[in-house]
Amino acid sequence: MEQTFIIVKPEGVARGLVGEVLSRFERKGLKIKRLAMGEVKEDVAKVHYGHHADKPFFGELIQAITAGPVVFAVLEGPGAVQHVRNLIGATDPFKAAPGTIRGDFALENPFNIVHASDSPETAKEEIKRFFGD
Ligand code: FUP
Repeated sequence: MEQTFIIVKPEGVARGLVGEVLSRFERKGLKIKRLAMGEVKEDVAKVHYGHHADKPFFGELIQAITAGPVVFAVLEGPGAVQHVRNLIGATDPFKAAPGTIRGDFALENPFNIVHASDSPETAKEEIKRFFGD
């Protein structure tokens, strides 16, 4: 069965949105297979967001994801990757549709509340990166 990986980012945890975010995935029908609180260390953040290393916003992106506690989860279900991407909405909160997590709870990047894998291959890498197997 397909799996995907999500992070409730520090601003999501700080604002008390963990239950809200996870409940949207559960209501959709996805199963929570793994769940942990933790933090994203700076060296791991730089690997995780390595595709943005040359961007002007890289510094604030790394600062934001390492700012405090996060929640990691593995979600499972048919088409889990695409379903979760649909539920979280567009990367840019100005473009994320109302009804999506980012559309409902975020104002501007890099504070877009949640990360989710963008392909099944990325999901496998990210599960390994953050859950260690
Ligand atoms: P996503 O997969 O939707 O998280 O999108 P990206 O991997 O492209 O972006 C990762 C993070 O970089 C976003 F969650 C927020 C941040 N970002 C910015 O801060 N500014 C941008 O212009 C693009 C992305």
